[in-house]
Amino acid sequence: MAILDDIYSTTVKGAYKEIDPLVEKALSEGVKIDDIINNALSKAMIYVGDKFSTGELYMPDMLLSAKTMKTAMEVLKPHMSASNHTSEKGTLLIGTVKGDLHDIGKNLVITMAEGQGLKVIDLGIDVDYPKFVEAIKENRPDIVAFSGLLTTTLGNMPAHIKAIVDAGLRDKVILAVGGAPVTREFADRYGIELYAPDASTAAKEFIKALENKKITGGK
Ligand code: B1M
Repeated sequence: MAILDDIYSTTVKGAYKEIDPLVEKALSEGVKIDDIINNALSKAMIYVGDKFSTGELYMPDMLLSAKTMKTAMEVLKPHMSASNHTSEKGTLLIGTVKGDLHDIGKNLVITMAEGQGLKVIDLGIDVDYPKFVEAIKENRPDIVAFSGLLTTTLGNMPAHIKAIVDAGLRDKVILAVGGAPVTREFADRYGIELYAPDASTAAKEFIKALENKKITGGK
């Protein structure tokens, strides 16, 4: 589809000032939001990451593409969070793990979760273990989700979980994890209940887990 190709190439180029009208045009043509995200924006980010790996693109290129995707998401957001938020189905606490600054995927998970009626507390990026623990104590979430894009910092997952265990909070929350290098096996290795490969699956899995859950977020 021509408009998806245009959004893809504009995101690859990092031409963030040109992205708004293209996304508006796609919406007015009735293109599905999932298609815009998966078949244009995310696809472009994967391409940019691959070119970065091979040394054909550089850090400033990744930053501009990230800014372009973020700008596009701002246009899409109001169309995604249309569900009513009056009946909160549960609380999700989410953050990008310590040492990791990537937040586009996390923000997409947040938008989708809010669209499903969840209350979301966003701890941001580079979230250290004690910050997760303090936020769990303060907010009593039902689900605690870790987002991680770097294989190096995902190696800190045992320390994240140990901090929660040591604080006596492990049986009070459902743990969830996701991010490009994360797999079901990774989640299983650390006893993390919920894994989702993408944002819309994550939101559906959150709802399913809340429906099945026996724990109470400490409430
Ligand atoms: Co970086 N980066 N980056 N980067 N970056 C990757 C991740 C990389 C794969 C690129 C590459 O080399 N091919 C590579 C990691 C290699 C690895 O560890 N395996 C990499 C690297 C190496 C780095 C630096 C180390 C580069 C350097 O400094 N030399 C550096 C690290 C900085 C740090 O974090 N400490 C770095 C920096 C950056 C920027 C700042 C320039 C920028 C981030 C901007 C930002 O996020 N605000 C950036 C970007 C943009 C990328 C790529 C190109 C795109 C990531 C992205 O936004 N994708 C990325 C390449 C790639 O992923 N192929 C790359 C779009 C987004 C929608 O997808 O985040 O995967 P994603 O989220 C998905 C799913 O994963 C899932 O749902 C989302 C939507 O479907 N999901 C969850 C995510 N979180 C979830 C949580 C859940 C469930 C699902 O909870 C249950």
